[in-house]
Amino acid sequence: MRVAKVQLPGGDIRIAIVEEQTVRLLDLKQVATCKSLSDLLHSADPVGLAKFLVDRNSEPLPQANVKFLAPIDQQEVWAAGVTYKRSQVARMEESKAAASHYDKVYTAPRPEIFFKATPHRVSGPNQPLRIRQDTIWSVPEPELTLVVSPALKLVGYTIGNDMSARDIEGENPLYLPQAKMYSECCGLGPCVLIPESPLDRAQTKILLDISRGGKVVFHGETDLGQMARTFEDLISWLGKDNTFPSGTFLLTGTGVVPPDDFTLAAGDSVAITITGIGTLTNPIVQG
Ligand code: DO4
Ligand code: MG
Repeated sequence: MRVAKVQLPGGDIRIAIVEEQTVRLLDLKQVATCKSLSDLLHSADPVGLAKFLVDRNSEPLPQANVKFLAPIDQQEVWAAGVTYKRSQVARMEESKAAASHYDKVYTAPRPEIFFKATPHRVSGPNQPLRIRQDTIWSVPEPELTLVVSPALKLVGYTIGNDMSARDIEGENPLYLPQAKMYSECCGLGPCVLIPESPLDRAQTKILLDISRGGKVVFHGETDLGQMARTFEDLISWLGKDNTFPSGTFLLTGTGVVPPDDFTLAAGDSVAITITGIGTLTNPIVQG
């Protein structure tokens, strides 16, 4: 089942089940303990609760009639890195001085995990994502994103865009927080897939399309079978001596990196598609 946070034409924000072409609004007032999308996702049985909460007084709405918002409430956003061979190779090329760090972290038991964003730095579908003013080499990073409950349970999946300034992180690994964390640095959405059976990793594709002036200037793809780590492993490292009272999102790293002569530009449109979840599209701004 897919669920989302949507805004209706009149401005009301509602939680909905996402169907093929329509959304079915939920009436959260029916259960006192369920006041938000995260309350639903963190409940004992999110699918059962969502079915129970369907608003019987409203007809399914065409998806085109609602605005999809980022599926986040109060959660922190964290990210794992160098979880695909493609990312390890790209990082070793961009960061000659620190190449061995990327080589080692790809195979070390402890993964790279960094703090990525607070909710106000997150953009939902069709909201802008930003290129920093002090970079000349920036890329989007299309990443399967885990939705993790306060009890560290994997409750769903969404799409994440880990916007990154490759020149800043390549100059010195100590600059990573600046390369990664700034206003409008992270895209999330358009919905959360609540798995009813385990994901088939090899069959789950991640596609990245970057358009400029209406033309696709970069297309790349990978699949989750290429990822060198398990979700459980990443969550267990994230949760060591760490608590998440509101739950957390965990981006799982990129396996698609445009060639080294490619940089994003203001006015570009970035679309990330993941099998079973949907497409997250964002316009790119700078300045
Ligand atoms: O080590 C730098 C960041 C890696 C990353 O964000 C990724 O592999 O997706
Ligand atoms: Mg990344």
